Amino acid sequence: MTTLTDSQIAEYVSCHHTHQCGRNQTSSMLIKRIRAPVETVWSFVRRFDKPQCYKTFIKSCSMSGELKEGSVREVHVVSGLPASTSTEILQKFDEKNHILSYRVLGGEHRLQNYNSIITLHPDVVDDKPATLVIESYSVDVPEGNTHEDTKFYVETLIKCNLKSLSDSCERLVS
Ligand code: A9S
Repeated sequence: MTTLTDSQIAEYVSCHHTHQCGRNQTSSMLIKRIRAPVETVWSFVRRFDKPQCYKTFIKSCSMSGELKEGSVREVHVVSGLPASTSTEILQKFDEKNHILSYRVLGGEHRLQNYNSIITLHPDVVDDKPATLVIESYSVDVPEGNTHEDTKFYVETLIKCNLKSLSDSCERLVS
């Protein structure tokens, strides 16, 4: 059992996390290691119908039908963010390789064309099963904002989500 190497990680990134950005779009990527097996982490990430199971900015979510590519959810956001609702479609849902990708269709917020992908990779930390989480996105830069502002806002939200995901998973296995 060995920890993933930088070149293995670079391979996952080039395979899943390269975004074609237009001139008024921006993108970036965050990586986090979680001390819990992939199946534990996937049990949270796969819930496209219930993102509030780890995303603290989501108040509620409704989705009809089953978890499958093409399913659409409507999320309601907690107060205090410059957003209230978002309509999102599940684009890729690979339960075998632990890949989930969704795209924003509309809603009351400023992140138009937000496109997200999260992939989970088996890893080892201190001789125990762990998970490397890679999340990346592309999004339109809103009118009146810079690329840097937009990245800062989105990365802040993603960091909170990944911290909460990690806390939930590590609590379960400890
Ligand atoms: O939850 C995610 O996958 C990551 C982000 C950045 C989500 C952003 C969001 O869903 C809100 C939480 C509603 C905030 C969108 C699309 C716009 C926001 O302003």
